[in-house]
Amino acid sequence: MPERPGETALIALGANLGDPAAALDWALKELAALGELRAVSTFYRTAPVGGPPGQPDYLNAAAKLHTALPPQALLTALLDTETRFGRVRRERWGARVLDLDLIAYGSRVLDTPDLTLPHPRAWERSFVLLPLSEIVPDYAHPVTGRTVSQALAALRNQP
Ligand code: A4P
Ligand code: MG
Repeated sequence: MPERPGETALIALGANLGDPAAALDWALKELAALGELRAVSTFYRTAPVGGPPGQPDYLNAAAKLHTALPPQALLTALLDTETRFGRVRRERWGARVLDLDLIAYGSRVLDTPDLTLPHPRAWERSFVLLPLSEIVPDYAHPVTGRTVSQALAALRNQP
């Protein structure tokens, strides 16, 4: 059967306020309405990176979505999903009930005021790379060529 039209999007999920596991479960159901959810990682408890001191640990996960939505429309749908869940934006990297980041969209490279692809910080962050390595270890960054598992190994080898 021919592949359905569309593209593979990689999405990172995170939450560290309220009931993070319920937030991620709810968000995954919403993602399934945006296309075909082809893989979901397990949920990882991670220490907060950046932001104000004293915020709670995060729960992070990653998903692979085959979608017919173009990247801008997909980002809008992700931000709308965060808002419907009750996210209020206060400070950068502050605690949040739900964060949905578009990590990659096929091998698209994009730099617009609203959307950067791949996500500019993803390849430096184990809370993104660890869940991703479970579902797409061989996905290569379209600019550097570095795969998810190579980037994760490099982070682990840092002093
Ligand atoms: N934006 C541009 N490109 C993208 C993209 N590829 N995906 C714009 C998503 N959004 C993108 O995002 C701000 C704006 O980025 C959006 O309006 C969109 O137009 P935001 O979600 O409001 O802000 P943010 O998440 O606080 O900022 P940022 O810079 O995206 O933060 P990060 O890099 O996502 O980091 N520690 C742990 N352990 N686990 C976490 O999940 N998350 C963060 C947030 C910090 N520390 C963490 C975690
Ligand atoms: Mg975000």
